[in-house]
Amino acid sequence: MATVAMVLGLSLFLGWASLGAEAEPRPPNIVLLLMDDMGWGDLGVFGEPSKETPHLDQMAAEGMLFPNFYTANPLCSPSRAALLTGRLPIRNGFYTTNAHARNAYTPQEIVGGIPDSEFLLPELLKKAGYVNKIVGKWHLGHRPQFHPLKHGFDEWFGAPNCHFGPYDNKARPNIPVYRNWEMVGRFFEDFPINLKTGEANLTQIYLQEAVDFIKQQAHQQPFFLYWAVDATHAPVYASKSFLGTSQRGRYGDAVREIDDCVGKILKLLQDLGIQENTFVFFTSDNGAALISAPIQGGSNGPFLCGKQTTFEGGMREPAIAWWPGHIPAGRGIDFCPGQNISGVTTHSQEEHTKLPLLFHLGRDPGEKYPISFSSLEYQNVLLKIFPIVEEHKKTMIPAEPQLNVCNLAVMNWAPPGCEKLGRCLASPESKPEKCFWPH
Ligand SMILES: [Ca+2]
Repeated sequence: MATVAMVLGLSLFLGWASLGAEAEPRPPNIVLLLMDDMGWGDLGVFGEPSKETPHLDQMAAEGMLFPNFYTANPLCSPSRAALLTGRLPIRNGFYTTNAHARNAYTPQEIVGGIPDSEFLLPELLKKAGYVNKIVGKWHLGHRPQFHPLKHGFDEWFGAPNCHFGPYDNKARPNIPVYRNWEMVGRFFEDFPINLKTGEANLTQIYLQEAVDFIKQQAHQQPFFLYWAVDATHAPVYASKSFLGTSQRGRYGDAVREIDDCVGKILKLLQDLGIQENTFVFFTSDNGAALISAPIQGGSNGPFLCGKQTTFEGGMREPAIAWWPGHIPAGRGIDFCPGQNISGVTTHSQEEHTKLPLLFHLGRDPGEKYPISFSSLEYQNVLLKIFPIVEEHKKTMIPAEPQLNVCNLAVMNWAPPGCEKLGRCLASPESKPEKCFWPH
């Protein structure tokens, strides 16, 4: 009986295996778009009020948005080491015991880097027949033994460290930019970054690298593109055509340029007809660097703190998966569970800032059915509302704000009735202060 079962099992396995070999589909291409210091709150789809990420918002609408996606560490190097190894920094070596709970990364004086004993995602993909390219920041060690082409990548255009500088090339060298095995120049010298104006063409160069690689590989063997751009990491930069275009300043310029590039990459996949065979994932290595704000730092939305902290602001990242035909559109988020209202509580939160939403509370007290913008009813009501709003603003006399001043002496030291109970407490000296509102 056991023998029969074994033979049956073996023949089933062989049959399945041969069938599998004949019908085996081409593995999907993988495009990993990794941002640098971009915060959860920087995307329009997560509520950034300027709504300047139309392509990312569209990507989320067409794919799956992950509102609760976390990095393994709130700093560049350990986060990237974890992403590429699938292991926590304490397991892959990207941590320090110099002092308790130190944030450690790989500046150019670091001796260490990614150990040979680690298996990186591109190494595993290479075994599966993929061609792998990294564009942008590596940050897993800059010494020869840590070179990305020694750890599974076939091509590289980018830099081993952050684009800090300029240095004098005496006390400290400027950071090199590599093409594959060799450097092709240095930041500030050959790849200029204007610290005063924020102008740099690097994101456009990184886009071109991605476009060329995708075109080259589109109909070859499957590919893995790791697009690790760094325009949102201080010193924040954008190319000339994006500088000054954001309501959010220079940081927003950088986000707008990246958003535009993401749109171009997704469109290219569609134009090449490989969108249904390419899995695209967008995320960031750590939360926005509030220490660089407001000019060079992003937004972590409602979350506490940011980069270099393990609060939500440091660890929770924007994340979107996109794979037409495989990932159903508009999945993964429900801001108002059980209260889906067409055109209002939408996945993409569209139309929220263009015109006021109006509800007829007589017919619709639950505010489930916004009146159509194009209806005569809506337009007539708006004509009545606007003059009333204007009149209100003109005649309004603001009251003294009640939430500006704080004083420890006004706390519940001696509530009414405390004397009878003998429970009155002495209040501290009155010391009115401006309230501190950290959130
Ligand atoms: Ca970072």
